[in-house]
Amino acid sequence: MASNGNSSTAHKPRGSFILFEGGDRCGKTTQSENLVKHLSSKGVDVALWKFPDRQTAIGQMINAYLQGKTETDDAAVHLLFSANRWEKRESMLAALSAGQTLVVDRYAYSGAAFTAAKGIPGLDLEWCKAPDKGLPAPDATIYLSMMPEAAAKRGGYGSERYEKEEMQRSVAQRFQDLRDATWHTLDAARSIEAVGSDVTRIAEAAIEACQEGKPLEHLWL
Ligand code: DGP
Repeated sequence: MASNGNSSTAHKPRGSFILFEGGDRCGKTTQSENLVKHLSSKGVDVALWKFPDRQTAIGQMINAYLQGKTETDDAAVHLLFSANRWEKRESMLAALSAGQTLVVDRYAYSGAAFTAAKGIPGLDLEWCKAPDKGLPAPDATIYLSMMPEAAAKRGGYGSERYEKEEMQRSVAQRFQDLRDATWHTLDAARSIEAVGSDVTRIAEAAIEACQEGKPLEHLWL
C-alpha cells in the first residue's frame, strides 16, 4: 500500500533499547521484569529479551557449555555468544522501528566482560569486542553494581560455569573498562524498590529521548 504520509504509523517514534548488565545474582532479572510490568501498566509497547537466547540452535550449544555438559574452546564459545546476538539483530531492529521498547537482560558488554575476565592470552578486551562491532547499541545501559561477596550471599551462586566469586570479581573489573556514554551505574545492594525507582527514571528518560528522535547507534565502531 502506498503511503501518503497520513498513516497513523508513518511517524511512530522508534522504541528504546534499555539494557541491564551486571554480574551474576545482581538482580537483573527482577529489575528487568519489574520494569516491563511498570512500563506496560503505563501503556508502553514493551518486550523483555534475554541473552543468551537459549532457544535457538546456537543458544542450545551455549546452554550445554554453561551447564558444563560440553567443553568448547574459549574463542569459539565467545563467537557463539556473539552469533547468538547477531542472529537476533533483524528482529531486534524490526521491533524497535515498529515502536516497541526492548528491555534486554545482558548483551555484548557481558560478552566482552566474561571472556576477557578469563585472562586468556590473545583474548583481550579489544579482541572480545570485535565480533559485536556494529550490533544495535543500547540507548541506556543500566549496570547493577554489587560486590561479588554480597551477590554470593543472595541465595548463593548456582552451578553454572561462571558462577564463582573469583570469576565474578574479574568480570566486574572488565565491566568498568567497558563503560560508555549509555552507562548508568546503580548500587544494586539497596532494596528492590530503591533500585527500581532509579531504573524507572533512567528508562523513562531513554524512552522520551527516542520519542524525540534520538537515532539508534551501533556498537563500538
Ligand atoms: P544468564 O542467563 O544471564 O544467567 O547468563 C548465563 C551466564 O553466561 C552468566 O554467567 C553470564 C554468562 N554470559 C552471558 N553472556 C555472555 C557472553 O556473551 N559471553 C560469555 N562468555 N558469557 C556470557
